[in-house]
Amino acid sequence: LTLDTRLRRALEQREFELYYQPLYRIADRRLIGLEALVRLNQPGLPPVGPADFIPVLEENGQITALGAWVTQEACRQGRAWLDEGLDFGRIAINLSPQEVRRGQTDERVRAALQASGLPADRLELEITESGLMEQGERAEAFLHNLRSIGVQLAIDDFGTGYSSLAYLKRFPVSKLKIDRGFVRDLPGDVSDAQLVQTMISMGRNLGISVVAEGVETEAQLDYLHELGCESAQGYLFSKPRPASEARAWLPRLA
Ligand code: G
Ligand code: G
Ligand code: MN
Ligand code: NA
Repeated sequence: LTLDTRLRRALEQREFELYYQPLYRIADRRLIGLEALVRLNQPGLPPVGPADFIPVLEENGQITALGAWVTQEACRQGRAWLDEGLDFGRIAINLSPQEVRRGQTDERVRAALQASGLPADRLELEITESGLMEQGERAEAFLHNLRSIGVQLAIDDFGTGYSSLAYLKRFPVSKLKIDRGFVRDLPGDVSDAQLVQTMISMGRNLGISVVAEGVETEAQLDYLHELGCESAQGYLFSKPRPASEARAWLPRLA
């Protein structure tokens, strides 16, 4: 079975599943959000992760079909948790630049919000800075449109793309997610510490919240707190888990 064939079957038969990874505010370890990460659930076949299958879908054009499903499913799950009286903060979904390029993201997101009844300010879109730069013109209008109804925009893998920081002015960015490559060697690595500190103060000066990704140790978390980083995500808290397990992290709605 080729990967291409497996993916076609998975889209037809709904064999994808969303896992969730929690984001916490460092100061009080309060849950502030969940990142939805897609998994391929085809028992009996060799496991394959999104890093391998997303590029195939980008290549064959089916990334928009996956993106539509991810958006609908995240919105449906979010609404279901709210209806149970559970608070997840925001749900973030990842947008591939190819999805943005092929268009209709705006309509797709609006339709999913409307169909599910999830409030728009409970949804966040993650896009890499390279993705934003690549899709500049096209993305600018629809991201401002979505922002105007409350949808948040996070820059994923911040610090790794070739980009001019001017996009921070041009796009309605609400969150910077510091790439885990800068976090891995903290607290020991002096230049990573400098870079992370610079990203944190940039975020603060621009009124954009900052999350450190890939936090695996208490030592990294303590150091990030010292540097003034607001929130964190990583294996220290949890790996991405299925919705049934993520449910246990959610406090009651206030
Ligand atoms: O979850 P994991 O570490 O295996 O993710 C690997 C990569 O796949 C990450 O870059 C992540 O952003 C991407 N990814 C995970 N889920 C989705 C998704 O639903 N849509 C898109 N476009 N990318 C995703
Ligand atoms: O590119 P993006 O940030 O969307 O990638 C998310 C992926 O990063 C998740 O699928 C998850 O598997 C991976 N990830 C999340 N936390 C950690 C971590 O603490 N350490 C490592 N090595 N990978 C992580
Ligand atoms: Mn992400
Ligand atoms: Na990231």
